[in-house]
Amino acid sequence: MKTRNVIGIASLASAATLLAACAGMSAAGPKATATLEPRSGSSVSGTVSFQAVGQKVRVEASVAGLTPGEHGFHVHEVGDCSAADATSAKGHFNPAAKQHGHHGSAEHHAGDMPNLKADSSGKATISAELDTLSLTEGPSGILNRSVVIHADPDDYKSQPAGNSGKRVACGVIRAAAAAGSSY
Ligand SMILES: [Cu+2]
Ligand SMILES: [Zn+2]
Repeated sequence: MKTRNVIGIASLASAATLLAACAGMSAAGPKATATLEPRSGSSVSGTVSFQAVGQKVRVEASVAGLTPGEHGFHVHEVGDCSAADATSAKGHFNPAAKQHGHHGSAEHHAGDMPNLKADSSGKATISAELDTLSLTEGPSGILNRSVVIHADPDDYKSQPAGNSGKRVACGVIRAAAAAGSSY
């Protein structure tokens, strides 16, 4: 009886250590950022960050210089914002060959994100967790692709891009060092 108690406590302790290690790993998950540049004659500026949180990716953005109201917000296929109208970023990031749609529905591009909502001063912030993005390079990842903001709201149904109008900002998504990482 005494021996079993000791073993029980020891295995509880090691389970606690494992849980703590897992929590630490997800807090310091891979991170990426994009610095937005104005396009199509806009004066939009801001930053977008992506951080792995467990099996999801948290996207956070802080944007200024928008017209008040909703704006389409997507990950686009190509990490090239060089065109004056950002068409160099090509279409929505869509590795699973889906239709355009709402990020919460089954049928949507991996790069479809919730509309940004700008206040009367043209500022917008967002924090959302998405389950179709991966912070990797290569065909299924978003590193070295781009994030684009549009002049108009995404209606979440028109093909192929939600009828969200001109591209008013674009930024290339680059891997960033994980905050607080000690290894
Ligand atoms: Cu877009
Ligand atoms: Zn789309």
